[in-house]
Amino acid sequence: MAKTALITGVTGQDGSFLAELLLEKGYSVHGVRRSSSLQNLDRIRGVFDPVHSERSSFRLHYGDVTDASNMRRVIDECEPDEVYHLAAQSHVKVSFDEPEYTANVDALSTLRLLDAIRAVGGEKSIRFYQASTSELFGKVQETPQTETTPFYPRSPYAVAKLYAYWSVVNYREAYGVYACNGILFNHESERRGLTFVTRKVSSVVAKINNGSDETLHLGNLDAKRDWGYAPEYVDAMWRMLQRDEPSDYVIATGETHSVRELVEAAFAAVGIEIAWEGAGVDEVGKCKKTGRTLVKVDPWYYRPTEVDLLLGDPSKAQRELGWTSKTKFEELVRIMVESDNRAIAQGQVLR
Ligand code: NAP
Ligand code: F7E
Repeated sequence: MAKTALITGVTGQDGSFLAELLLEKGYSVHGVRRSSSLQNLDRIRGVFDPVHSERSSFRLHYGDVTDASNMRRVIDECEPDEVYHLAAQSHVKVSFDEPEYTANVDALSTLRLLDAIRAVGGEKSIRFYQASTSELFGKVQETPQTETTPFYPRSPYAVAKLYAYWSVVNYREAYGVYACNGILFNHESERRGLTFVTRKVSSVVAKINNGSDETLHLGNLDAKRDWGYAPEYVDAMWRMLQRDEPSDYVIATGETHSVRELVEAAFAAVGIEIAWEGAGVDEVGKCKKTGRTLVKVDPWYYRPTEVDLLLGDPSKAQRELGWTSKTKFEELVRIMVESDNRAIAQGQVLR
């Protein structure tokens, strides 16, 4: 029998890759989409057929994870074997501007969905994946970070995700729900939103390479992240729900790089070498050959509290899930820059 999966956040970066993966595996896939004045289906164009959606193995339901009765109705209607809860206000800096909203979406939605599973009597039949995050480690208490590293969240986003993390553990222990936390470190792709640092850098580099006189304005150049390739990370989500017993897993590459290195790699992908000059807010990145200033620091992008260094140890995932990351940092950056380059050369507006 083909399995049925429900994905919240299906229109996002991870949701779109996960939908493709599950459809390839023969799943019937249901996704939750938010109502909006402009359609936001770009990332799922490849799998969503609006004309024949009734007969397709990929279907969309209007929904919002802040609406408990709506979530319960969707679960009732599609009778999933697996629920992948990916919907979130996922931008860390935005969470400082919208802390209460972020808590409502990112913390309480997990409780709403777990409770909806109980309400339909699905404790023993529905498996649940929670999109937990390396942001939980925040002001890191040890390096590299593992499943047993203590959490120290540093943003309203991370605090909200901490509530969701423990809700998963609690429903697993209290009611026997098969529920897993995937503690995923940063993962990026050509589908990443334009306001996250990797895609911001790849898109501006591609524009400059195509003749734009734009300058890349960034915040903290010294922050370090463990950046992997998103399609590989959704495979880890699926693997977590296929085990005999539920557990929580760190998913990471085991390598860390600074934002500064990201900038250097992205410009290198179009043959430009960067020379750094100055310090702090006065630091600039210049083209070594022409002397043109390509990168400037703008304190607007600083965060009230920063996560300085993330580096994950994915040994448990390797051992128990047979999962390892494959795409290396330079390759990831090259994929993203080349994709944006191609899109611009074809006259597309980057989205
Ligand atoms: P993303 O691209 O920002 O996608 C977020 C998705 O959530 C979008 O489909 C968005 O819908 C949807 N959404 C937001 N608020 C909603 C609401 N109130 N009701 C229903 N849907 C809502 O995020 P992502 O990078 O794919 O990440 C997926 C999940 O993993 C998120 O929970 C994120 O916090 C977590 N995570 C991400 C990373 C990473 O590096 N990417 C690492 C660790 C954890 P619209 O399209 O309508 O906006
Ligand atoms: O920032 C620094 C910034 O916004 C990365 C989300 O998917 O991953 C993501 O959160 C770093 C930070 O991602 C700019 O200060 C410098 O140190 O790309 P980001 P994030 O905050 O790590 C985690 C795992 C998630 O769970 C989240 O959902 O880059 N940085 N200059 C900048 N960041 C941005 N966005 N823009 C800048 O101009």
